[in-house]
Amino acid sequence: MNIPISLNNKNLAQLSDDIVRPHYDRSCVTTGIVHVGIGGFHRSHEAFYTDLLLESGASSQWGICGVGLREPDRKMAKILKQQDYLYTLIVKHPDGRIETKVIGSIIDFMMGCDDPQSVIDRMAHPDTKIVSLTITEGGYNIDAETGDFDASNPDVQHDVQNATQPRLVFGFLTEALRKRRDQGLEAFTIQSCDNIQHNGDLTRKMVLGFAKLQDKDLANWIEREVSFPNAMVDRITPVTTQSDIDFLRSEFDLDDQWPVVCEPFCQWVIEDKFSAGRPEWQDVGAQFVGDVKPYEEMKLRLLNAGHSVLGILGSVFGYQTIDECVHDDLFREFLKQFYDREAAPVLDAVEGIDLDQYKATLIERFGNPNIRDNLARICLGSSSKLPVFLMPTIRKNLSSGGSIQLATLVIAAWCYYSDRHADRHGNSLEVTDELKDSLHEAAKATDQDRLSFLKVKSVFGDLANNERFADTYSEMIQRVYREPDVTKHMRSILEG
Ligand code: CS2
Repeated sequence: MNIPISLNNKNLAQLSDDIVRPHYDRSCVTTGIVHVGIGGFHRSHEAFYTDLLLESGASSQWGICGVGLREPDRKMAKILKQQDYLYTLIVKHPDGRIETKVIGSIIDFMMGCDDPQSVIDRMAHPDTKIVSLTITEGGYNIDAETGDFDASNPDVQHDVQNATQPRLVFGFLTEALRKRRDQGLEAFTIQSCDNIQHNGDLTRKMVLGFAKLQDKDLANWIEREVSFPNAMVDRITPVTTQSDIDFLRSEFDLDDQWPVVCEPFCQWVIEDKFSAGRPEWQDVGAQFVGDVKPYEEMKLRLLNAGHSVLGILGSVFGYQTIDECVHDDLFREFLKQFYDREAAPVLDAVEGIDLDQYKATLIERFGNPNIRDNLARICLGSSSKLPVFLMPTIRKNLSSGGSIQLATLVIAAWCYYSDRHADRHGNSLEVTDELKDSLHEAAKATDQDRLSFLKVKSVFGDLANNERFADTYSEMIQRVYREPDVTKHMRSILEG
């Protein structure tokens, strides 16, 4: 066996001809975008679009500097640095075809917890035009009761007192914007890439929430000068596995310590409002629109909700991956019926999109047998996902008199999952959730009080007070606890 070639600038020319690689001169690329939260998703999406743009010969001012704010980001920092910030994107088609492409748009990486001042300076640098974020649904520091910025978080209190040594993203953004204002520079755009409804509006509310605690004048300046475009971002990106690393070694003699795997489908719909200019991403497939809200609502309530429906029911049943669920006739039919009976009827029409076709495409995408998207990834952080992906559909149907049975079975199965941390056979499930303990406590009490899981207010709000929901949930919870083989209930709901 050949010794694999380490991925770095020097070795690019030696790579197999079957690997697409950057042809632009990376040494001329400067940082126009600082991105906080470089994981698989950013690397399959924004960095991918930006690489296409640089490849097309567009201005070299749009390179990306990654930022990690937390200790777990250190592994990414180390690997990317070793590889001159290069990585391989492995695009897996449903028919088994695989495209491999080295992406060159990330040109630097900084750890905010090691050296906060350098990150602030990078954001405040005149070349930086955009700070984009993938900080997950849970990273926005929302007070669950009020929906406002959670000022009681100890890290927030720390950041208010220590403006130049922040821990959370809000402190970094605010301090960098202060520097820019004081130096007479224009404000950068703050661009959320997370799966949250009205992600730009929410980011604005949270950044202003923090800035007001620190400096009211600065908060007013931010309110006036910074734009926060809403965006819908879409590309299924499963967790990278050792077999993906081994695949590059065996097929291409390429040693990439952390490649990214994704599906061929890719979509980015962005509101065209940027404080300091933007890349011409529309030249490489992104869509700029006046109002992104109908697109994001459609994606969150169909794609993301569909993932959660399969993820939770599939986990309790004992499946491992999304494609496994979709290839089971009953699960596929349940998903289709969830779309047709509950999710789609309460969605606003999206201009130019045929909803039936969109739903069919989703099922095809989920069924891609080469993606093998793990249910543990889908269920990770469900306490921040379900209020965005699933609860709005339930609430809308409660007001309109529509069906809520399918979605409510998912919530009941989630209670079982949170209670047992195991599938129906007792095999343990990996549960990763900030609210894991409170969900567990609340779910455990189900045998004394059927509605106890709904008392986790930050997830369910006042949903338990709705009589129809409480009755349906109570029925579903009895069914699931009596018979944890969820397929029995799925079938009977579909037949009923
Ligand atoms: C998934 C998303 O995290 C989840 O629950 O639904 O990561 C999904 O794969 C992406 O939003 C696809 O664009």
